[in-house]
Amino acid sequence: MKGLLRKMSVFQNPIEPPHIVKGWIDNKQNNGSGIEIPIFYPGTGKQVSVLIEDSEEDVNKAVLSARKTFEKSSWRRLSVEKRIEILESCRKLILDNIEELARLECLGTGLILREIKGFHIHRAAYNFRFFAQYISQAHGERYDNTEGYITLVNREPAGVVGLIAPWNAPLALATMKIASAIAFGNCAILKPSEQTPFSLIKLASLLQDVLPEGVLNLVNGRGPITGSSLVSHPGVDRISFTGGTVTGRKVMMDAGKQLTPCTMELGGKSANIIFASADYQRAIDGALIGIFSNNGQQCLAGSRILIEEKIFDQFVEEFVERTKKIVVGDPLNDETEIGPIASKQHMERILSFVEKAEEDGDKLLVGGKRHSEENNGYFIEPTAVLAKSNNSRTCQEEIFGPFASFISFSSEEEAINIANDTEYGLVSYIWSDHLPTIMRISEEMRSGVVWVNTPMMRELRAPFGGYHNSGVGREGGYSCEQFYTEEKTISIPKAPLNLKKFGK
Ligand code: TXE
Repeated sequence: MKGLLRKMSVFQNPIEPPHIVKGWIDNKQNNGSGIEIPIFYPGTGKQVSVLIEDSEEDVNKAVLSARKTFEKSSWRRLSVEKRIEILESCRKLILDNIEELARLECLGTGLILREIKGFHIHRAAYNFRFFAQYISQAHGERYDNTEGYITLVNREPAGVVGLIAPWNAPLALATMKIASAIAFGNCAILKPSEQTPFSLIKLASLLQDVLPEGVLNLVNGRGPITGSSLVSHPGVDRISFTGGTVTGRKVMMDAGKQLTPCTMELGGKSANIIFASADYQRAIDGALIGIFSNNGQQCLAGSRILIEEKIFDQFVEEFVERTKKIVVGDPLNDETEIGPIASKQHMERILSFVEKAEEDGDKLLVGGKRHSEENNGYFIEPTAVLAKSNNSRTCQEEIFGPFASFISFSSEEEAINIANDTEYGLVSYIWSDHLPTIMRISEEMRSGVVWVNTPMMRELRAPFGGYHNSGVGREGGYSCEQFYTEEKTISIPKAPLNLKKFGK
């Protein structure tokens, strides 16, 4: 395979790893009281640091700190101008520290440094600017439709919010949660994934300079220990979660005991539907981007590639030829297109789908193996299979890696049926230059997002989230405002009322 790893026995760490990682409570580092958890750099498979887990007791401390700030300080009543200033300072701190944040993100995730610097960090910074701009226009409601009354609807901060972040793109995804939570006046407790805490811990430490004590606390540790303590805490008013569907279910059950509202951004098995009426070359580029970006680890990946019969053979052949030339390797190298998978366990899970594919009668077209040579990094070959049918496990289960499945269709009806035949419903991609096809398919898709003739296009003003097992609730300007605030209805008579007099 021409594009795959060259000799690569010695990869450097992207940055000198921190010796030990700890959380932040009350603008101070917290000496967590839980166990030590080793952290590995996916590029070498070597342990680079140790994380101190925060126990239930530490989580309680973080919640009490946030609660105190929320209730006793001026934070929740800060003027919009002041809040905008703070959000803009958060943005600036990120941009002033691009190099270090990007290298820490790379150290945790194995994402390609060039892409972290070119996209993820700017997105993280923009999340703060976006919500600064959003709140400058936010407004309440007023009704005087009922004669004699005026009714006002205020939005007030929800309170203390728990933010649970995943490991696939920690900075870009967690900052959406942090920026929106604080923009609407909440105090937040962030729990990064225990596999990828570096960049978010650095971010939290930077933000301590501009955020009052207790506004952003950070706790570390495993999901069932630290995460679950946060979700189950009666002092938490909202939970925003991004992660797998199985975990999402547990989180909702824990939160349900306190009736804590949740948003869930979960998995996907998105259909990428390519019609013969598409701009052919763009559709190939789009299909490759859709499945291989972010080392293939993204909830919005176009992992089921549905192609109209007339162009199927040619399309698959060209896709496979291009896939063979993809450069897999050192995430610090500018030429690299796919870096390592985020963890050994996840790499093994992805590779287990090669066997499942065989058992289900799929045909392996390209890839399918670990690519380690002398390096113990978690590299795998970009992989594609020809699915026997949409019932194959490669078409029904989220693989969350550089692994595509092809299926052909011969009519719009068939494309719709296959695309919607899944437990998920996050994104649908449509490639066609025929407007009636675009309109019809967009309307028929049972997914929260439809992208037409484009790979990922995230419009922050619009809701993002999924149908079915892909999630609950949405993220985006107005969606976040609704989630992170409580609505309060205040009704006032315009003149003194003539009241009925009980007992008189
Ligand atoms: O993530 P988890 P996992 C999908 C992807 C992947 C699968 C499993 O298919 O293969 O999920 O990934 C925290 N209470 N996605 O198991 O467990 C955990 O510590 C509270 C899709 O590695 O979902 C981490 O911070 N928190 C995805 C976060 O949840 C808990 C992103 C996510 O971890 C918890 C990642 C608990 N009981 C994986 N258990 C996307 N939507 O983008 C775990 N956590």
